[in-house]
Amino acid sequence: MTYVTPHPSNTPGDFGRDLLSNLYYQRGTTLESASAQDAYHSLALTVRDRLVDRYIRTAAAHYQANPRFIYYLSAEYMLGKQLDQNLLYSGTADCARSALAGLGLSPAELDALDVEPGLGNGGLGRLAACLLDAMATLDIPAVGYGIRYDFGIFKQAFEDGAQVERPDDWTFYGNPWEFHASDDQQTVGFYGHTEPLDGVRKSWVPGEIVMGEPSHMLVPGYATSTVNIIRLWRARASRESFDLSRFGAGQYGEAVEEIVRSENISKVLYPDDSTELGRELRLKQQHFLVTCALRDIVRRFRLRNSDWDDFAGKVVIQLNDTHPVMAIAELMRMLVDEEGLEWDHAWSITRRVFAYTCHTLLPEALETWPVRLVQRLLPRHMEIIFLINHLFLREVSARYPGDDGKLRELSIIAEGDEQRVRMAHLAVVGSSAVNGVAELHSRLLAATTLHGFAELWPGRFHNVTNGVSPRRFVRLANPRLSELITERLGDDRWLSDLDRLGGLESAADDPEFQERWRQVKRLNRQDLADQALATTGVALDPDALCDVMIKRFHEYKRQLLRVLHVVVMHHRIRRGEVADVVPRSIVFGGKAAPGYYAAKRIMQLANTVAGMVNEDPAVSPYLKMIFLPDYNVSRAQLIIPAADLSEQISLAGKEASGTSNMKLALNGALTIGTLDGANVEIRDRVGAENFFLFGLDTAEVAAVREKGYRSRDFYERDEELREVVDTVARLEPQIADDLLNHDEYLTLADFRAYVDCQDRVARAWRDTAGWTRASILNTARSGFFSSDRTVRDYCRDIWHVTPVPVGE
Ligand code: BZD
Repeated sequence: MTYVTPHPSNTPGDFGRDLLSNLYYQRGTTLESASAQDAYHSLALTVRDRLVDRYIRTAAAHYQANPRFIYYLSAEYMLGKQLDQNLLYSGTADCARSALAGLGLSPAELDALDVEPGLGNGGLGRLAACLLDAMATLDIPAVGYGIRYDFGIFKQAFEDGAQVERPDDWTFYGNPWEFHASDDQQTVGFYGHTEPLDGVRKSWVPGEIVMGEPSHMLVPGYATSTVNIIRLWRARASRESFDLSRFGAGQYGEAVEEIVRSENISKVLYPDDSTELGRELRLKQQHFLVTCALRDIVRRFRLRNSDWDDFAGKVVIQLNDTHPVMAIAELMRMLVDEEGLEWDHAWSITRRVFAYTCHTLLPEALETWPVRLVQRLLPRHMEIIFLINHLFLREVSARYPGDDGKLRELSIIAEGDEQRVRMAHLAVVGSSAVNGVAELHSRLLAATTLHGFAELWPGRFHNVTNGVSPRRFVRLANPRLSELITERLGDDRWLSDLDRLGGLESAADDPEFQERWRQVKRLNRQDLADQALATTGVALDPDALCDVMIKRFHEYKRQLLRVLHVVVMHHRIRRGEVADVVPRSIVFGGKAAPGYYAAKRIMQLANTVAGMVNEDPAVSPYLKMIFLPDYNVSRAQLIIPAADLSEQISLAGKEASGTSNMKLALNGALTIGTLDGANVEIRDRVGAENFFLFGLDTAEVAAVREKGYRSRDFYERDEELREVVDTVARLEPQIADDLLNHDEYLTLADFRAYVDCQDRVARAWRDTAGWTRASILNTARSGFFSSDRTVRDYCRDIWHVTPVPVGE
């Protein structure tokens, strides 16, 4: 019998009653004796309950329609806090607030207990979350698959200016947002050997079996009924793994050895891969994810379908970078070895099902695996990859007869001291579509990194420019600005139709609107200042220009260039050259990979310079600098609304897209940036006059390198640069040495242009009305950067899916 859901109603009275009921029945307590965790969990469950009804109706509508589904495979998701999101998406924020007040509970205190699942490193993981949000909002049937890491991205702290990493035990108090589905467990094999069957078919006899246990979280759409899910897998040992006899003999460690080994697979997000063992664990994670996901996809397919010829019509699998690309070999293995399909038949299905998104241009970031390792861990997959490669190279030979260079260039297997599997090549060969994440990036991918493939299959290459969720990064992050925008536009339809922000253009010169716009920014800067004081002890001036650089620490992103300019300002102020200086708050946020020592040195320098600036009474009235530790989605929601200036200063040709550039522009920050990644498209849209452009473009970078770049020449020619590098040499000698002798990212070549551009920024800031106008226009013209537009582009060019509306 179907349970007829009582629609939980949205009055404060009902909400409060349901919260007390959850407290009573789920936590086994009452308001009088509830702990803070009890209250938080009950609140979360009460909000979640309000989405379950929509989720059940979504599942029913999908079952009925039997539509084509998007399965998004990603090793990373940065979902952000769930409580603020789900209050908004369930339309219960106001009634929850009244209900909590009535019960004497503090919303802020409960929100502080909501832990963000940090299951990703940076832009790639956050993009995955923004795309899931947009798919649900656009009624696209979709499931996100990922790994439920026990420990997410490390928590960052600073000790004497150096990054220290602490574990992120995000489920320590339990996670009220997830549903466990232990009945849907899958088995995943590793190691072992293969045995011949008929023809190309083989049987794989794994040497180790691990269980994958799924749980899912709800992914609600905004202003629609659809609620999709994200399904995360946790590794578990099989039931027989506990060695009772050893335990009985007092060998407690040995008794649980197998359990520990199995469960380590989903223990931590990207374990250190600097050792052979670490690398093996990472490949295990990847295979674990794709096996669980594929088996679940097939299970779902079979609910309404039986013919493999319908599979590619019902299933699209989007591969988020190369991390899940082993899925191509695994699907071939399932179809050929287990289902008995002919190789060519299986290959035609596989190729149609997969699509691949590339997120980098850096050759060193393209993943490869030693053949030896794959052979040992996944013997059958290695055989399948060799066969895919053999057939592919035959095609290449037919197209370029006698051209061995072409074969070497395109082969999935890289030859050399040790053979390696190039996962990006496997991805391109095994997919029907390949896309870059910004126009420039897609163009460069086809012209350089994947050039040979683009020549072979031009129709396979696409661009889909990234986007960000306006719900998360405007409405939730910046309620004040959201209210002002809604008031001006007359309604809040802009939240699901972001081009409507264009309606703000007419307000850009309205003095009264400008004043309110500035008021919002100032209050947001005050909020940031309050938090900064509490966490760093540094008092920011809420009237100073808030100058923000928030992103992972990487040399190509050039946080170092930002620090050099701070040192310039410091020197100038100390010399009394203050006529052209405007007061600024420099804000940094971002983590460095634990083993990335060059990035960590730059971080150390940034902290040292911050101390130098903040403690110098001659300088600090003009300049303050903070490095907010532990940058994550929640911190982004605090910093972005306060920002006036967005630093997007990577060396041209290195940043695939960037997404903080979009979030900041949407919130009215002006960009200082190079012609890199999506900066190009931001500038095209907001207007060159509302964007501070500097630096070499990709052609000029190539020309400089061609001529033979000597950074020392720039040092010798520019007195101010010399002074800055000499200061750096005193603080962090290694950095100065690198700058002068191997300045890989052309920091010194772009220094003068950057500093001069910052002087233009200061002059522009003095023109309050002009700056405010540009700020409003940045917001008004950034509608394109909604992840809703990104998903529409994927639907049109790659997925060929249409929405399935879910009834009221
Ligand atoms: O992906 C980033 C790019 O650097 C950005 O330019 C781009 O905007 C975003 C989204 O497309 N790439 C990553 O975030 N990459 C990783 O985090 C990563 C993680 C593990 C291994 C390799 C890369």
